[in-house]
Amino acid sequence: MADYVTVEGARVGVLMGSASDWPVMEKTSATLEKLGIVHECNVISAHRAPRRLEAYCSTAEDRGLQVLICAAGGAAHLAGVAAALTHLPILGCPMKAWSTEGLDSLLSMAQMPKGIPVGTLAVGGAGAINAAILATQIIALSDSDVRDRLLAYRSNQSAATFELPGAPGHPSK
Ligand code: RP5
Repeated sequence: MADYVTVEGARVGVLMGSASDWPVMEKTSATLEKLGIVHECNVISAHRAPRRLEAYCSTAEDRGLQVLICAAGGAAHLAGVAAALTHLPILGCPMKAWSTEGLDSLLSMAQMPKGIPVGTLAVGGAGAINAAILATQIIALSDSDVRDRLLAYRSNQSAATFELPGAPGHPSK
């Protein structure tokens, strides 16, 4: 049995370097859920489980995955190593780890040498949510149902931005 979890029909694989990343990365999962994107979540550290990462990435396309989202903190190699192991698009989510407020992770992901790109998002929760939306945007290019759900999500977000319950002239909730 593979030592990672697979989900039938998953189009996005969410990977993280440690279970300690999950409190942030559950926002990715929740956003994918809202957008109706079947996905799977696994802890596979580039440092602590490199062979497992290779097995996961080298089978990802054949299993139907279209995008991988990789979260890691510190010397955050997970996204870069995943990008080396598969040509699927890799979105990197830098985590705040034990120092430098996540700047170490951000630079580790964003400063990939030419040839093997990682699309790097913002540090922390905003990046975790945006990675889910960006993955959906990639999938929406070739799936009109996903495109419809993406447009509905954006439209709801736009409407919600207008609301200021309790402020003068605004309806209270
Ligand atoms: C990285 O080191 C993980 O992605 C996590 O952000 C950070 C700390 O991991 P733990 O020591 O909490 O497992 O590999």
